[in-house]
Amino acid sequence: MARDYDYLFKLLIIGDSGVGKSSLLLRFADNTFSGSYITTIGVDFKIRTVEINGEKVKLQIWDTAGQERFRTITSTYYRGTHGVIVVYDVSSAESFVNVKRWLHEINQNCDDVCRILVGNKNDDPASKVVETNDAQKFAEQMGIRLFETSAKENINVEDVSQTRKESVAKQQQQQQSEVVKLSKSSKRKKKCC
Ligand SMILES: Nc1nc2c(ncn2[C@@H]2O[C@H](COP(=O)(O)OP(=O)(O)OP(=O)(O)O)[C@@H](O)[C@H]2O)c(=O)[nH]1
Ligand SMILES: [Mg+2]
Repeated sequence: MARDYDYLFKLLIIGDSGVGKSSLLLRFADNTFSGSYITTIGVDFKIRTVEINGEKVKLQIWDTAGQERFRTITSTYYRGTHGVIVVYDVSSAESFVNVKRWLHEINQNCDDVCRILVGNKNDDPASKVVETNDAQKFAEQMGIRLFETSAKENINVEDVSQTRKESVAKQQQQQQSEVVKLSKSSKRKKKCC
């Protein structure tokens, strides 16, 4: 059966429980938001296909549970991942402190993977405790890009996904020989950026 895409990229969303990982995915994939909180059990995924230079890129985005009791299950989902989005809540200092732990988990599970830091719930200045400057400094130290988003108000969510698309496009231009075109069924490892 013919494939409906040229490239397939797997992305993973990680971060503390309640920071808004599922909400970001819901906003990105279905452009909806729900104020009620249903904690993710294990993992979930959604797919969105985008077109770059006339080629179809399928993004398979895996949403993991932030709750500690699911960590052994969710850590297995790093396999074959091209990019990881680490999310914290700008109104929770603890979730920002824990970003280091999540980055450490990435290092333990992936050799070379594209990472992005996302400060979500950036829609209520009164409750914001993680300052943009501090987060930016930290992101620079870690060599990763920072985005402040709101899944609720649909702020910057497309920008995060745009970065994913740009990474894929950049890869197509600069690393054509390294990128595995899935239609050729190669098993070589792909990098996202
Ligand atoms: N104000 C605000 N609330 C948000 C935003 N994103 C998510 N929330 C709320 O935060 C709560 C938790 O959101 P989830 O997306 O379920 O969080 P999660 O990170 O997936 O949590 P786990 O599945 O337990 O790991 C819900 O009540 C959401 O409505 C946002 O951008 N702004
Ligand atoms: Mg969730």
